[in-house]
Amino acid sequence: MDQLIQQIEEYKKEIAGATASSAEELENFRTRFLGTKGIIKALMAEMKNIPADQKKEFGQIMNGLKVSTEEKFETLKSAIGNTTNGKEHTKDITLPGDTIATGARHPVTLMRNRIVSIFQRLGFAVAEGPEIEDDFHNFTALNISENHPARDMQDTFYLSQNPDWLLRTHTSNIQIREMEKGNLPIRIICPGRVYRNETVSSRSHCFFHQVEGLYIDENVSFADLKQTLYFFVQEMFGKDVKVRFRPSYFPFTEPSAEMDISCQLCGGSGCSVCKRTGWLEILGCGMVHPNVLENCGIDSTKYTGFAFGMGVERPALLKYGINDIRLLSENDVRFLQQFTSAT
Ligand code: 2U9
Repeated sequence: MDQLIQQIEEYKKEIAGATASSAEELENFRTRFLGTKGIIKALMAEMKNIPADQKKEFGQIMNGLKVSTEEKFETLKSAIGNTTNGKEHTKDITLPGDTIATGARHPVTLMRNRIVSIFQRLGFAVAEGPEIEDDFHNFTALNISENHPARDMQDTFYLSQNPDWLLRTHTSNIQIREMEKGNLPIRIICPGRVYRNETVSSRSHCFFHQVEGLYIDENVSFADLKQTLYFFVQEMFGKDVKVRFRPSYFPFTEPSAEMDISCQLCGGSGCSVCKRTGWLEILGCGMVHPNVLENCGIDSTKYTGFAFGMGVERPALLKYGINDIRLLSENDVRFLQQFTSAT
């Protein structure tokens, strides 16, 4: 018994002086003294060898040892909790975090999405098609004659492998392909990139983006066309916008028109953007030419339709105050970063 008590006193000293500067050292302390194969368990096992009259005293001593060891363990544990791996924090964790660079939608995408979503709300479905197209789907089916200037090498990029292949000059090839499928009525909105062999400048590029629309059914009228486009510009530019239709000519529509809106910058009083006219031209439109319907196997005595087309870059430049169209295709991050919160 005396020997045991002496041993316990030594353990008490060791426990009182114990330190732990890491989770590992803390665990070592716990297993050495409090573990199932630890010192306290082993000392407790000595109880059976203690004479009966001394059992009570030994029990009290052991209980005291156990309680003080557990308390010590808790003290060491909470001291470690205030540090990381025993080392003091070297960083102020209350400081704001580092900024994570996020991507941004491209201004052309933003404008395309705005245009497309307005027509989607009117029940138009999005349709897409190939950028490399054959002569029929880009020109012939659209009633564009063999000698039309648009077919000239000067205006259209032809593929060197095959003179029948070209880079589409408008997204109208999508509508032709949809009409060929023969599922009527058709109500589609067709966004996409188009190519024209033009000199690149601050105002025009050899590739740009269009959104075209097509609605074919029985009894579709010019009044439907006007109301659809009027709804579009009101959603796009606000209820105060004024519109005017001017007669025009396209091989694929008859009659054809161009639609102007009151200048959004000067409100119609005249400025440099609207060239002092008070009006901005935003799209072309018309009733689908009967020849175009027949070229795609649609009975032009039964069905009529309207179509329209608009560029995406010009309204994007106006909305975001960009003065050079080339910025839209150079992918300069300093430019693109400015659209992280744009809508
Ligand atoms: C089919 C039938 C008719 C699409 C149309 C326009 C008028 C038009 C221009 C606007 C600016 C092109 O980007 S732009 O230079 N587009 O003026 N587009 S009607 O007419 C179609 C299309 C497909 C089958």
